[in-house]
Formats: sequence, C-alpha cells, structure tokens
Amino acid sequence: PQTIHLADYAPPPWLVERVELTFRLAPTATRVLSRIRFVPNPATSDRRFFLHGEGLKTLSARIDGAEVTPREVPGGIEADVPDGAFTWEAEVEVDPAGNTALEGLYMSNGMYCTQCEAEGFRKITWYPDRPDVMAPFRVRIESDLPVLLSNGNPAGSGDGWAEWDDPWPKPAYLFALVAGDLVAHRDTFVTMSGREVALGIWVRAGDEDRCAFAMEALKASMRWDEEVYGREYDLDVFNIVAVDDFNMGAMENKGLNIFNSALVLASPDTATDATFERIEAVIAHEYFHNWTGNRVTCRDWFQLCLKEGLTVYRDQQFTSDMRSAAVKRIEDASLMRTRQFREDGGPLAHPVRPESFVEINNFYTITVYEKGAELIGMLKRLVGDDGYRKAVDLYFQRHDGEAATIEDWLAAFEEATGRDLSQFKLWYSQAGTPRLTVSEQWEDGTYTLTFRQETPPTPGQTDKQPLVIPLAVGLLNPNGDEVVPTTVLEMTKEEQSFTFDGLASRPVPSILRNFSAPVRLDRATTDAERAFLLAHDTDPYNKWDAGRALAMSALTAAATDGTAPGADYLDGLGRTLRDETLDPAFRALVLSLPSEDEIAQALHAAGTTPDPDAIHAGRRAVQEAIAGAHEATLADLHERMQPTGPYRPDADDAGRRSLANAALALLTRIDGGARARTQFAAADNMTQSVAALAALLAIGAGEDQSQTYHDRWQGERLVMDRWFGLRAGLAPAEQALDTTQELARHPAFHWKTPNRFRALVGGFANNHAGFHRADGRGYEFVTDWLLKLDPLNPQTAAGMSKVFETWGRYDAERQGKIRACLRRIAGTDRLSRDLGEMVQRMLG
Ligand code: HT7
Ligand code: ZN
Repeated sequence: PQTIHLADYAPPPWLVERVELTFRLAPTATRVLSRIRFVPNPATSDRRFFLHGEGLKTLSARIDGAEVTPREVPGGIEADVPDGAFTWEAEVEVDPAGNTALEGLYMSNGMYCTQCEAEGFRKITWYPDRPDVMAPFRVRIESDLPVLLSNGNPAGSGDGWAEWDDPWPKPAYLFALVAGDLVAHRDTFVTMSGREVALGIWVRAGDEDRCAFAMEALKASMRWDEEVYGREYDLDVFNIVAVDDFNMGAMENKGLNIFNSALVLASPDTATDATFERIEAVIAHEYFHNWTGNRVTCRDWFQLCLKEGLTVYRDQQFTSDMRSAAVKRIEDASLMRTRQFREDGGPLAHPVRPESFVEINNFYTITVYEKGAELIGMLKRLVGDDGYRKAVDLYFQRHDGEAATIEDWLAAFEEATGRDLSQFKLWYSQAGTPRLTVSEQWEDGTYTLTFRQETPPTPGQTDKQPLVIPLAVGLLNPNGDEVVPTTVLEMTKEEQSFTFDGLASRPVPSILRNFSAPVRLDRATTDAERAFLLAHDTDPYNKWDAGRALAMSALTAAATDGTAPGADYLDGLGRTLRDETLDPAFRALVLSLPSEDEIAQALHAAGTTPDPDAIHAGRRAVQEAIAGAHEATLADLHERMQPTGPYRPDADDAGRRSLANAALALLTRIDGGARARTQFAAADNMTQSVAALAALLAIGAGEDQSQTYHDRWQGERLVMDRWFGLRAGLAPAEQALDTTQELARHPAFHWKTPNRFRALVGGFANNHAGFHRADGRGYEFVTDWLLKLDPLNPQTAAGMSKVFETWGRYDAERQGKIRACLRRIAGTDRLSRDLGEMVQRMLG
C-alpha cells in the first residue's frame, strides 16, 4: 500500500463551485446522480482531472452534457476536460445493505446512513474527496421511508422525496444523509442574534424518552459557544441522529450530526453517571466542530489536530464550566498520562501532526486528539486569556470558509500576540513524551530549581530538540503554607534553572501544577513528602497527583516484593477521605487506584519487567489493606454519600455516588460482598447497579446478580453492551478467557456491531492479567477475532489491534507470543490497509 506524505501536498487542480446530488434509495442498488460544477484553481497550473471513487458501479458519465468514458486509475478515475469551468454529471450504483465497513452509505436496522470522514464520500460517488475542496451542496433524497435528512436547511419535500440545501461551503467528509422510520425529540434554540433554530434528535421508536439529556446538553453547548467564543449557529435547523452501527463515537456533519446511539440515549435506569457526562461532552464536541472543523476546516488530513485538538480543548473547557474544573482537569490529565503516554512511548508513537500515513483512519488517535488539546492549553498558558481570545478571533476571521493548516493557526497567534512561536511549533512535529528531571538547591534563603528535558527517541525520529515547556510551580513552607503562589516558568532550553529568593526556610515544591504541560516529571522524593503535598497542596491536580504517587509506590512495591502499604499512604488517604471540605468527586479520584495496566506501565518505566499475575495479586492486597485500615470511614462514606431524592446526573450527585461506590469497591474486598448485594437489590439507577455488580464480579462473585441483570436488560442493546464488557473485563484472571469464549457464543454476541465487539473483545483485553496469561491464549483469542472482523470492518479491527501496542513491556516469552500473533496477522491474505498498517508499525 501507498504511503502518503505531508511533504507531497499539492493544491487541487480543480475547485468545486456547486454540488447537486440525487439519491434514489434502495437497499442493494441505490442510485446516486451527481451534477458538479468544476472551476480551475487559480493557485495552480496543474489541470489533471482526477476524481476519487471506490466500489462504484458507473452507469453514466458526462462532461458539459456529452457522454465520456473516464480512464480508471488507482483510487479513482481521470478524464480529459475543457480548459475552463465545466459541469460533470454521473450516475452510479452502490450497495448500502452490503456495506459492512460502515463507511460511505450503509444500513443499520433498516435505516440508511452515511459516514464520510475521513474518506467515505468516495464510496458514494466520484468526487475530489479531499478536505481542501469545499462547496455548497444541494441534495434530493427519493425514498418511501418517512424521514429523509441531509445537511443544511430543508428545501422542500413531498410524497417520497425531500430536498436539502446547505449554503455553507464544506468538504465532502462533512456530507451526510439519513433515511429511516425515525421519531424526533424536538426543541428550539434562539441564537444570540435572535434567530430561531429548530432542533431535532432522531431515534428509533421507543428511544424517544431517552433524548432529553442530550437535548439539554445541545442547548447548553450552543449557548456556551456564543458566550465564551462569540460563535453563533448558522442554519435554521440542527439535527442529530442516533445510529446503532457506528465505528466511532459521533460525527459532526454540517447541521446533521450522526451519533453512536451509546452517546445519545440515556435514562437513569439504563445509563451511568459516567455515560451522562460523556454524552454531554460529545454532544458539545460535535456541536463545537461547527466552527472548529466545519466553517474552518483542515487543508489535508495531516492537519487533523487543527480541528480535533482545538475541539477537544473546547469541549474540555465546556465540561469544566458545567461541572467541576478541578475534577475535569484531573480526569483529562490522567487520561493523558495513562493512554497517551502509553501511545507516545510505544511503537505507535507519532507527532500530533503526523508526517505520513498509509490509512488515515489509523490516525484518529489519543495523540492527535488529547495531546493536540494539551498543545492548545499550553498556547493559552503562554499567551494569556486575552491573547488567546484575540488569536482565535483572528483565526476565524481570516479562515472562515477555508481549509487551513497548523501554520495558519500559529500565524494567527503570532500576529495577535506578537509572540514568536517557532520553537513552540516543534510540539506539533516531535513525537514522544518529554521527561523532565528536576534537581534542587537551597542556599542562604535562595531556592533553585533546575530542570533538564529529554525526549526519548520514537519510531522514525531519533534526534529531539528542546521544547517550550510552561511549568506552573508553587512553593510551600514546611508548615504547609503556600509561600510562592502558582508561577508559570517558561523552559526553552535543554537545561534551565529558576531561582526564588527571600525564603525563610527550604520550601517543598509543587511542580507541574494543573498538569501545565504534557511531560513526565522525574524528581527524587519520598512518601513523606508526597503525603505532605496530599495534605497541603493548594493545587487540586498536584494534590491528587501526590495521592496517586503514594498509591503507585504502594502498588509497585506490592507487585514486586509483596510489601504492604506504608503509613504515609494509608494515613494520608484516611485524612483525605475524612476531609469534608474536599469535594466528594475529588476524594473519589484519590481513592480509586491506578489500573493494572498503569502499574505495568510504571514498572516498565522504572526498568522492571511487569509480571501481570503479581500486579493483579499486589493490587488486590493493597485494596484489602486500605479496606482493612479504613473500614469504618469507608462504610460511613458508602452510607452517607448516597444522594437523596430522585436521581440526577449532575456533578454534585454523581460525585457523591462516585465516592460511595469507590468505597463500596474496597469494602467488597473484605465483607464478602454483603454491601454490594444489598446495593444491587435496592438500586433504582444504573450507576448504583453497575457499581455493585462490578464490585462483586471483581471478587469472583456476583453470578446471581449478573444473571438478574442479563434477564432484566436482554432487550436493551446498550445495557447489554455493558454486561458483556463487565463480564469479560472483571472475570477472575484465570477464568477470564473461558468466560469470554463462552460469552462469544452467547446468542446476543452480535460481533458485527462495533459496540458489541468492542465491549467483549476490548473488555477482555482490559482484563490485564486475563489477557496477558502466560500461555499466550489470550493473545490468540484476540488475534482470531481481529482476523474474523477485518474483512468486514477494517476500521474497528484496526482500532482494536492497539491492545498489542504495549508488547515491549513484558517478558521475553510474552513478547514472543504477541509478536507471533502480530506476524500471523501480517501474513494473512487480503488483510485490510487499516489492520496491515497497524501490525507493521507494531512489529517495527
Ligand atoms: N470527526 C469525527 C471523527 C471520525 C469518525 C466518526 C465516526 C465514524 C468514523 C469516523 N472517522 C473519523 C468525530 C469527532 O472527532 O468529532
Ligand atoms: Zn472531533
């Protein structure tokens, strides 16, 4: 397969002035008629006329009304065209019912829907399917189905047809069409300039009473974007459709967002607090794309972080404003430190703006999204809030209706703030997580912090340059008072010192406050100092991090030599749990332990080969020690933190439940499951049921509760996804494979549905000790399933293959077994480009 390089970018020879499409829908033979007005691109003298297309049956093609026979070339067709503007018309046939890859036009439960990002439009009709070709679209849909939707504003409808007009120029990846027997949950929104927008969330009949939360989230997002970024919605309607078969979370098609139903539908009895929060964030994320992604789009797919990093940053700001900023920051930083650092430190490491790819779908990664968002956060820290707002306004003003680049984005910041960002730009091109080593000096009232930065080599990038690193630092005196409040130090060199004068005593530093940069901090410290910071730090992120470091030191010790947790950790934790001035959600975060995967990552980083069984046993021992030491406190929290009154998924109630349930998980380790059984029996919402069931499954109990859950919810697809995930993910390590294999034979294991596949196979791979069983059968099981899914749905198979990215951490035998599986995949005939690229990168 061909590798595409950023350096080879060339502007499109032909631009599109207008697109008219007619769809005559039929399950196996949909006709798509296109009429496209092409004009020469004045920015280039190249006039080659090439259109992308994949799997299209061409029935006719015309240029300015004259029949033509285009030449087939790799990836599409070419034709001879006039020198000036012309009209291309084609009629093609596609097979939505046979489309299992869920890219292009496909069917899900009798409903037609599309997914065009990144390169799905070429499976619908011949087109220059690249994001720098933007055009207004008019769409006519012909079908007997009652609901016919597309982008833009409604432009007429009648018996068996509907037309839609989207005046805003857009790239083809934002095209969408939906046709089905759907019902709407409707509302309206009045924009800041007084225009009324009709809102609709379209779902299968029976699901309409599970849309209210998503609708509230949508209206809150629309208002927030006006208030915080001054961005108003720009069409008369905004529709969201929930689809069961979907490769990712959701898609920001202009005026017609399409969502995985798991991220729209929610009621207290079927969705957990975490799901409610996630729905709110994803609704916001897709809505925010209307400006960051749609009005201003990406010139090419290498610029993906331009829209995704910025939009993630915006959705993070939104959640911080809607809920607790401190808790949100800890959650985001924790995700970076676990999943993104894992990617950045492994064979799949790539820059936030990659420089080459084989299959772009493989680059919708945590690095592009979450690290991309961290870069925006750092920029804002460096230029200040006002500078940030001025720069973003300038970016919108300059590039509205255009396809932009990271250079354009940074130029807006440089011009709006006068700051040179040439060194900062390295963050976009340099992969890997910088390691920051800290040393300290104390002399005559002067305290000096010296930092040394080093970014380890990553695939294809051996030499790394020093980066600009904003370091938020505060200093505490030995009484725990803050003597230097948060100050942002700017590190630009490989090694740099910063001094603080006039201090009465040697301070304790609190470094990287609020996770001010995506780096690993390496500083010699003690558990006593960590306990001090857990007790006294005023920065919530570093306070949490101190507790996290204590927990990790207890867990790694337990996993390597069976040492029991020390007093610094247990006492510090006890004091934090009892501190009623602290937000329950924060206390829950301090109480929840790092996962087994995180412990393996920490051991590997410290030069120790992780033993999955020892990690599993050690983690359990630490849980038992905490529960034994704090039984009374935990029991009190479990009882007292249950919110009263009807279920509400807001931050306060969800925070209380998360603390109560974190306590329950630990108590279940020592009470034989009594409290969890009682909670399960009495639960009137999914959060409480799932927490109780998970606590029981984690101790190898809960068979009855699992059966009860299964019997009650077997007709509810989203609730059953969770059941598959819990059963595979929490089964005792030695039984995990058998349990998962049995679940794979369950009649409800609809493996072609991505949500169900991910729940079971992904759930099993999350069962760290079960997946990494020494005989390698866990690896074989996942490999078999990847190979089974790949011919049908390459994107989901390739995404799931990342469970092997950590192979380099483990012992030689496990490494050998994983590599053998990767080689087996690589050697399979007709492997997809998606999975093929992933395994090649993992094999190195
Ligand atoms: N921009 C979207 C990313 C996307 C996607 C979504 C659904 C199915 C396939 C997809 N390929 C790429 C979602 C987002 O980041 O907002
Ligand atoms: Zn996005």
